[in-house]
Amino acid sequence: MRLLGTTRSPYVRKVRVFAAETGLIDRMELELHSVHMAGFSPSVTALNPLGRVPTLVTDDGQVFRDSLVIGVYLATEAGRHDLWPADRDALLRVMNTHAVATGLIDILILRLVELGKPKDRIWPELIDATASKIDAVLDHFEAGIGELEAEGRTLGTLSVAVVLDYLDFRFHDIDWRARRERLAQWHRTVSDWPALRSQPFMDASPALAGKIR
Ligand SMILES: N[C@@H](CCC(=O)N[C@@H](CS)C(=O)NCC(=O)O)C(=O)O
Repeated sequence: MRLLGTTRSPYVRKVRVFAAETGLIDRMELELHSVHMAGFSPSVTALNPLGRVPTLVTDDGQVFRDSLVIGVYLATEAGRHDLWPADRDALLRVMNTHAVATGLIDILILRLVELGKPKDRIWPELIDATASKIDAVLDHFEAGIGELEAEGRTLGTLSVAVVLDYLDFRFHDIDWRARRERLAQWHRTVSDWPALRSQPFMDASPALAGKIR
């Protein structure tokens, strides 16, 4: 399998973590492609009209174009119904957890992109709105920590761990642990999960360090 991506994208890291968790990482080759909203990579666009990573090409030529779609493919391929349950209610819980975690990634990327603009083009109201939403999502996780614990290891909770790691990776100015001791403790515990440990964020290209790619 070929995974088109980067080592600094949170969406790609979700997939790398899912692949490690399912044991399919050894069958996957990470092909580095730097992409950006304001540009595109012809080799990514040839496979994914959105021009986005992660994009996965399976050994039998199927192409999957979103981190959740790839995650479901990997979990079902590996027969891991604990990660992506067959039971309807359990599945809806995992999907909800996943949606909030990945929605937070979307908000963080939006914030990075906005902050990357020349100062006179930054929209301050948007920066403020992202700050409120980041707080609200983190408070939501803190309040629902019992549910995260009960859910165990799923595509949802792995995504929560990835977005918390992403805050540590890119947002040193956001002290997300303050006032959220239970979430911080949960994060410390899950950070020991082998799939998360084995697939860290990396900024491989010093020239691009800190850029949103
Ligand atoms: N919903 C997609 C989002 C993927 C995404 O936005 N990836 C970013 C990299 S961090 C990207 O490719 N951005 C380039 C673009 O949007 O043109 C997923 O979960 O895989």
